[in-house]
Amino acid sequence: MNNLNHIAIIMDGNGRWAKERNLPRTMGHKKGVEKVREIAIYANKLGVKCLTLYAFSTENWKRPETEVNYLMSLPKVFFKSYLKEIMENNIVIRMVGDMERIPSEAREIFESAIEQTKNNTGMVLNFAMNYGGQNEIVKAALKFANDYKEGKKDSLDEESFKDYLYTAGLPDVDLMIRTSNEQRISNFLLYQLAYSEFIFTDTYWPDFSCEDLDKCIEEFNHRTRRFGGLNETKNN
Ligand code: V0D
Repeated sequence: MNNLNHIAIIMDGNGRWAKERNLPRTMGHKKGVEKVREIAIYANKLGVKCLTLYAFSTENWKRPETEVNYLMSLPKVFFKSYLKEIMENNIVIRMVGDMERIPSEAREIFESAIEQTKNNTGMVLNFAMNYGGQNEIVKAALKFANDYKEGKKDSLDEESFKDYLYTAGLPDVDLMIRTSNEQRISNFLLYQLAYSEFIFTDTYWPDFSCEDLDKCIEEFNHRTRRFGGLNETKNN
């Protein structure tokens, strides 16, 4: 067991992985899906409470249509291959992001997976789909404004604002990992990453292994131990 409640990962480098092997980008994404399974099952075994994976950003629509279509077929591939195993491992599926723009076929797949796993009690496997952090904050502000106007709420602070985010009810993010040597947040979980540790690794997502996750957790434990158990997050 460990003290990690929530790990978030930007799964970058599928295209680069494929390019280095003279394979089409789609092969990188296909390999990436297998990694999602492997890492999710492992994180659940480690006792991580929530794993949020950046699957599709609001910027990803700018990619070639054929690639977007391929990406939108992946949730189906994922659940066809692994839903049984997800159930056996007691994992709960959730989504964050603006689902309205997601093609209805893919959306029905998620909705079914969310429904089928809703009574599981293990790790939450949370997919960020058509997600953008600034958009999430604006939507939250609008929702609060509406509650305020209707007299349902008369005050707001940093903590209660979290109830308006897509991640309502999930623990704060302890550790954010980005693969493939890009050192940016790219509009991922802006509010939720306020007190997170960040780890950037050279490894491309299709090469990211359970040992790599172990190393990230070890690094996280090393960094947070230096605060003598009283790190920023737990001390405020
Ligand atoms: C490609 C690397 C799993 C990142 C991982 C639609 C890019 C593989 C899913 C998935 C993608 C999403 C929702 C769900 C179940 C599975 C996925 C996309 C891309 C974009 F409910 N992998 N994956 N979705 N890639």
